[in-house]
Amino acid sequence: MAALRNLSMVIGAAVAALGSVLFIAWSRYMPGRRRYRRPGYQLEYSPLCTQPMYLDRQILVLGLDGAGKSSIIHALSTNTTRSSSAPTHGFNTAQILSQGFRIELLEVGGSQNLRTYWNQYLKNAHIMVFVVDSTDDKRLQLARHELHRLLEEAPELPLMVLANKQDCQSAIDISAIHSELSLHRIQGQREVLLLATSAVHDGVGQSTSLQTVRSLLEERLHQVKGSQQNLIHLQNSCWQTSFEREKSA
Ligand SMILES: Nc1nc2c(ncn2[C@@H]2O[C@H](COP(=O)(O)OP(=O)(O)O)[C@@H](O)[C@H]2O)c(=O)[nH]1
Ligand SMILES: [Mg+2]
Repeated sequence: MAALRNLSMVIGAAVAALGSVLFIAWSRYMPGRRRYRRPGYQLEYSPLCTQPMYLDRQILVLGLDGAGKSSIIHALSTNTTRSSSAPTHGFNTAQILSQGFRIELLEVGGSQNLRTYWNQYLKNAHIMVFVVDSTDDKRLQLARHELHRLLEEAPELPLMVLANKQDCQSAIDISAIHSELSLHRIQGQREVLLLATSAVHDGVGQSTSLQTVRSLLEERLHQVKGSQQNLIHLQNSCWQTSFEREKSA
């Protein structure tokens, strides 16, 4: 009887040991289990609150064809300049991630046929960047006309005007650009910032570095509250025309 009891204990222990071995082998070698242990899969099981969350903001980049919109977008999104770019047939976009914000830079081409579509993009924009070719004096009037047409459509949209190509000898200076574009007409009605830039020789001469342009845009976008679009009230006086500030300094 005692021998029978010993035998059953031995068999029980053997079954338990075998079970443990099988369990260890299963948990180690079964493909499903292994996958959970690989670091790359750990994100799948993280609590939702640790997932990156982004608020979407959009910068609408407009201006006549050849003004330098694509070059500016390239410089702002990559922190590098390039000396040439192909004309944009339609649209061009780039993304910047900045302190919880996913900022989309959207360029709509500036040729005559595409300009008729510009105003359709105003309602989703949080800021409009209007790029002007400072060497193209013959088309400054046209640029002014197009700019003011847009401003009438979006009376509250903050505006940044970039007087681009300031690296060129023939570039018109920023005060002349201010009057050619009749920016005094919108003074006090909305936030507006006029900056001299060069998209190919960054920060040359009197021009503002594109890093500063980017910081100013980020700073302004961080002030946009909620998901409401275009309902940004113009409370912030730091977004006066830099030209005006220079004059009063
Ligand atoms: N010298 C100079 N050339 C520029 C500048 N920005 C753009 N360009 C050139 O102007 C041309 C048109 O630029 P692009 O960015 O395609 O203009 P877009 O049509 O407004 O997108 C390209 O040959 C650019 O290399 C600038 O700041 N200075
Ligand atoms: Mg372009």
